[in-house]
Amino acid sequence: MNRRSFLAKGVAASSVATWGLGWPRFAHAAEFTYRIAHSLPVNHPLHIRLEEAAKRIREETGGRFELLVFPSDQLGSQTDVMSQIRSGAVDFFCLSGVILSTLVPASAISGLGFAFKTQEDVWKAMDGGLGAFIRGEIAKTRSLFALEKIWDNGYRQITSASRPVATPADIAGMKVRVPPSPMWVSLFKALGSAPTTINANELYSSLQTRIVDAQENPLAVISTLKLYEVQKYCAMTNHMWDGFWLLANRRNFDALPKDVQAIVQKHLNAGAMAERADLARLNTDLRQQLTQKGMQFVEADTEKFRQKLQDAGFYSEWRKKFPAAGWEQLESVTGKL
Ligand code: X2X
Repeated sequence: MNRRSFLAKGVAASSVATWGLGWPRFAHAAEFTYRIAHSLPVNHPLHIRLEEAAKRIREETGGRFELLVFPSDQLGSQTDVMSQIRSGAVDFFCLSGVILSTLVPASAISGLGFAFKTQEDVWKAMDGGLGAFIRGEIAKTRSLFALEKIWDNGYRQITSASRPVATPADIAGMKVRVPPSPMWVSLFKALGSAPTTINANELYSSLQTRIVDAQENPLAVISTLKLYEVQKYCAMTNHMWDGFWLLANRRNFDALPKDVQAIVQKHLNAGAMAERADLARLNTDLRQQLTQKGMQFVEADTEKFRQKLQDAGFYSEWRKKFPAAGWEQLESVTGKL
């Protein structure tokens, strides 16, 4: 048994014990056993819909294809898994386009600060011309491509421990954890804070030990990662929309028979649509749930935040960095930025 299949079987066996998922009903071993990694815990809709898609794929392929889902950065930090998926050691990976930008610079464009005013605009852009543009850029790596439907992470909000953040003045000098990406660092520097890049697998502990005072994430992540245990305030800034591309290693995917490829894509894309709907439903309850857990919500003055970015030259800097074709696609949905 090679290292890879040993690892896959070892972890899959332990996940059966932990979550009681049970082995597939098919008696024979799958012909193809592929692995997908992501950062979120098992109670986040992204994981739940991936498991559901895996089950449907196994059924529709008559047990030929098995997808093993590895949550919570079990295969390594996002930075580690980014190299694993490039080499083909991991087959699929859900990754924020903004983090992916360390490899594919243009993929950060959908995370530009305050770009999308509504969720409708997000899907119009990401299922339309902007998404197609970004997938084209990802495909240029040749080792990777992104499936058609991007999964939702959500609008990001700022949480903090020491003081609430209602205006840019409140965040001045504050140590804020951001995911590893120039876009995030630039945004939080432009707001006047002191951003530190930390991978998701060290987020909770960095807040707990006060290496940083604050962080920013969608409510569903704040809730499922239990960040309310180590943060007091949540400012509704909606400063960035974030989504997870479902990345595939090109060589491993091409090694599958065409009919299996089609089934895999169909169910993963359907999973993304279902996950988007789950999050839309969740968002209406999360604020109340987090309040019950002790978080204090703060209405942020988003116009002041946006103005601060404008004044700091944030938009003109990023307009110069992104390809004009991408910027045009973005503005065709958002209007002039
Ligand atoms: O690392 C984060 O903050 C997270 C979980 O939102 C992402 O994957 C971008």
